[in-house]
Amino acid sequence: MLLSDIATVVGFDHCLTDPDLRAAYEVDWTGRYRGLSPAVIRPGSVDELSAVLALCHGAGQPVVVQGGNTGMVGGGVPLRGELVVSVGRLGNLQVVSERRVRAGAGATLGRLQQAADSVGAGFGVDTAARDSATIGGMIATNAGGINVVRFGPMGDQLLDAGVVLADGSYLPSLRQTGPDHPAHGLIDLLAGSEGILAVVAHADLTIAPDPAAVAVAMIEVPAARLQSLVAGVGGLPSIYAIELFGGPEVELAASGLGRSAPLSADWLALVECRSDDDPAGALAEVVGDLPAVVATNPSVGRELWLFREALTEGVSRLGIPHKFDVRVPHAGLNDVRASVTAAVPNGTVFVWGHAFSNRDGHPTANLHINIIGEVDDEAVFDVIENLGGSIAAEHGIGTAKRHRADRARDDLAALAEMKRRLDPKRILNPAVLLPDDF
Ligand code: 2HG
Ligand code: ZN
Repeated sequence: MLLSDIATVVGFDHCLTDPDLRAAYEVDWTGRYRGLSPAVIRPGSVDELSAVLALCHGAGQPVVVQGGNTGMVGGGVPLRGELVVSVGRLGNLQVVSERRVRAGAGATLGRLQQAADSVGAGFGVDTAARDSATIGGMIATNAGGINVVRFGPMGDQLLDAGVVLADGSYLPSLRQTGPDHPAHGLIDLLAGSEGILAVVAHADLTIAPDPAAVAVAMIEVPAARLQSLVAGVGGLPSIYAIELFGGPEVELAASGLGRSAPLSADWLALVECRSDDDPAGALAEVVGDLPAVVATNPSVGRELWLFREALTEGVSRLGIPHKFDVRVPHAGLNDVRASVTAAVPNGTVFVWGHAFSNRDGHPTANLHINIIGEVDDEAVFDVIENLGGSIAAEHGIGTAKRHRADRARDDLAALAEMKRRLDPKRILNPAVLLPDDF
């Protein structure tokens, strides 16, 4: 009955019950998280999304919201038999001005970048998954990506958002401003809420003119100089990206690309600077005597980036990785590889990530530790906490880390209270982020 009502709303072609059609929505792209769903629902408009959620709310039917299915923490697949609501068809894109783009939740990052590019602008969040990752999911996880040092994460780009609540009500603008509607903070709850409070339907995001000149450097960094190098490049006004990886990672990328690695060392930093005047001189000064390959020609710069962007796929070729997306203070960077390796004697460890400064100014890094082989996940989390880090950085808590979030019950209490009020039947992503008894 519920499904036929839903099919009447979205059309039978967009209520997928055939197991073959559902299959790609039931497993995450890494193959680690797999569930089953009675159907995949693909609303084609905000009105349809509202109507679908109203029906699910009425029936007490849990849903999992899915965008490009590029998530890495099991937050977008129906692990408990939920209905999948795919926002993939909500892909509208409109350039409002040279500073503002409006995107449907299902628009891919790549399409948003093209839209920004059409007015000579760029968008502040970028990741190798750009052709699949969707704006709604990136907001829900507060994705950081490779330019986080410059622009901050997804939440910092949000100018406005329209959401649909669990009962189907549509709030077209969370950022109402003006004499009768002073700006309020509802929108700040959205980034990182992982779809448990509301479903993002569309968002207005900030874009900015692209600087004319670019310099990209891949730099060999001995462990003892890592912190000072990162602080040095991080202080450049032109800094756009500080990516960290090391010998095992660059070799992995090189073998996938069929090329030889340009450099290899304890650590490699891939640094990008952009400004209207040439940023290469200032960058070279900070790099000093460290061995480096520097590109000022954008196409050579892109060649260097290939070695960084090949890592996720490279690891997946070796097997289904255990993925840890963690935040580590710079002071812990030198120890992280050795400490994690010691904690997983039967695993092969790969480490890469993005360096930046926390809002409070503390230098930190979002690190992606990928391990192939036998892994005691809790031992890895313990290592990270012992280094003063935290167990989640930019991919979300999802289902994978919920049990660890339980340790932060006091921090989660306000979020849980919001959830109870906005989604009293707990139908939105019920197995995500919050522990079950919250
Ligand atoms: C990256 O920065 C992405 O490469 C994916 O966040 C990380 O595959 C991963 O673990
Ligand atoms: Zn990342």
